[in-house]
Amino acid sequence: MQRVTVSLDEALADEFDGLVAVRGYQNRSEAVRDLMRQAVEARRIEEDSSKLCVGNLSYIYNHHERDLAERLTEAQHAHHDLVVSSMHIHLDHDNCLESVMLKGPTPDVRAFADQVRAERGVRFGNLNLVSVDPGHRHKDHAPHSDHGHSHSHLSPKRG
Ligand code: NI
Repeated sequence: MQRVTVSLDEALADEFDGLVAVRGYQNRSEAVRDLMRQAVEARRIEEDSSKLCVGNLSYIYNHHERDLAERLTEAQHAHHDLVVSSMHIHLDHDNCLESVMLKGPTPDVRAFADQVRAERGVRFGNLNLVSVDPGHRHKDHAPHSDHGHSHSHLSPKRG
């Protein structure tokens, strides 16, 4: 058995105690264990699923945070093969919402999202993935064959 100590600000601790009460947990520890099990299980299921995906990563950050905006831009350029497009919204004087559309191998997309979410100052990072079937090819896209690379379209998995 391991003991883990977590530092929380007052507001989050109060909110969490409210959640513990509403869900009927005996104590904070049981609630945290349950959330951890859910996160581990969700991760396992996702890794077992499709090898290709399209996805959206959205997060909020403070653009005054030292070097953060630059680091986030660097990360996107470093993975330009995955980043289809990104949208930047200036929420207020301090906060930005960035929403990044991604496409590629699921482990790569997930690793990119993990990297961004792990940046200090990035908050509310949320990744939404849709598994896609790489086997679906268009026959009526002759012009694409001129590009010198094979061209497959990513379609959502059925079911
Ligand atoms: Ni902004």
